[in-house]
Amino acid sequence: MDCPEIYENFISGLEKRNPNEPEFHQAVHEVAQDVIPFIADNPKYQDRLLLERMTEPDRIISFRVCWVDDEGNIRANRGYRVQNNNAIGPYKGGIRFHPTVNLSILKFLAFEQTFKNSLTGLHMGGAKGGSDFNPKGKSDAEVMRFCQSFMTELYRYIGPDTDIPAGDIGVGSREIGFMFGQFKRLTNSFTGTMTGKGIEFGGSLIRAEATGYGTIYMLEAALKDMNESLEGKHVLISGSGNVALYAAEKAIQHGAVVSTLSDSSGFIYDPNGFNAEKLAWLKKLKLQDRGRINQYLQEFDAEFHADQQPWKVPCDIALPCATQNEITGDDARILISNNCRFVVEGANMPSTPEAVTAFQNSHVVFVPGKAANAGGVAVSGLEMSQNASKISWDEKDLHQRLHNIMHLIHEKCARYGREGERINYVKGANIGGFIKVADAMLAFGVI
Ligand code: NDP
Ligand code: 2IT
Repeated sequence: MDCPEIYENFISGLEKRNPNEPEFHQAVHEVAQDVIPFIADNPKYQDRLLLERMTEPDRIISFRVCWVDDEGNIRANRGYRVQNNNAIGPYKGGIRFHPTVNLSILKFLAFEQTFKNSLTGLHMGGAKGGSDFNPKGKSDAEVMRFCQSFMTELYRYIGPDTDIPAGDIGVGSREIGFMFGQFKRLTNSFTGTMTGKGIEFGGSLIRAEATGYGTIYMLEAALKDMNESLEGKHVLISGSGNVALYAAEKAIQHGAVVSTLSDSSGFIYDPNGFNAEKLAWLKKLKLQDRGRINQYLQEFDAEFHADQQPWKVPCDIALPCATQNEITGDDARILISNNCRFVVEGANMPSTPEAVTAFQNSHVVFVPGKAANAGGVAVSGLEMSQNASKISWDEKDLHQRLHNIMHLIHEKCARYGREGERINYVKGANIGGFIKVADAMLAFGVI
């Protein structure tokens, strides 16, 4: 069989076995289009069903989460953990609380996490979990009761050498604190079973900043490959959560002009760009007070565009940092026609397949999330190391380690994705991530 035929058979089998899971199909399709030809060229990976095994999660746990709201009503949500692959280390990946959470989304995230974690060079397998619980508008007490109930089931399946959850959309330091506290109580042990913990109970410095900062370190490396720098470049960012705000902070520190941020209600455009003072205000608004992005206009001169994305604002660089499929084919064509030159994904799979194809057929340098946003899980891996050895590294040391890891990921993308003058970052990340997991699976025989 030639590659297109192998590919068609593989995808049709995957879709048949996993009906109605479009995000999962999308994530696998993006990897398979590079990995299937790579396997065809490398006999040691042939006839071992490696990609078939990587796309069948080791285990999926699904459970009911009951809790009582502030009015005394009983509420029921659904919780999940998808443990995709632990060939190179214990399962590792975030927990998402958002009303859109379903199995398709968590399977795509756990699958991508397997490749991302491999790219970091650390020993972490891939997992993801979450719930359709919506923390928005809930009191601290309601969030606490939900998190405790969620952990009362999840604790059976996780542990410092088994599976180490962390944050993602809707799960920040507050939720991690509630879940870790309940885990500690149920197991009567104090272990590094979650990352993103508070500093006072074993968290790592710069974990909060790591995904956003890491995205900018990757951007920096991609710019350097083209003999350019961030200085004076006009940057659009979507989202206004953990990833978006720290990406904005680091980009500004490196001399970029960042003019947009967004949330699910629309985007703000500050023609003068954000600065340290405006960002400090935004961090308090979004990360502490859980406000809405349009409140920025009460304090600073800016425009708010309700129910819109920032992609039509002319820019040099776009950093999608909100959620999956937030850049459509039409958005991509607008960015390209406005001469945007770099798209670096802070979020997981924020570009639709049509958008990715449009970028790759244009002058745009496109870096996918599994390479660009790996800084968060990388510092999670460093948190695991610090917990295991019961020590804490200082901030300077951690910044240096994060910086090195992102540059090493860039090198891997270049090694496996260089095409003449350009780097195909999608191919580089897919193959670079695949090799380590595949080699470990080959060593284990058939399991
Ligand atoms: P947060 O919950 O801190 O922020 C999410 C942001 O995205 C908010 O501004 C939110 O707006 C917006 N958003 C979420 N869902 C939607 C939606 N369906 N439509 C429009 N806007 C939406 O999450 P993070 O910053 O942690 O995560 C952002 C992205 O980065 C996700 O794709 C996540 O998987 C990825 N990521 C996160 C890492 C981490 O360490 N936290 C690591 C690597 C990747 P609103 O408040 O209105 O919902
Ligand atoms: O998508 C991701 O990489 C994360 N949400 C972070 C995972 C982690 O374990 O730190």
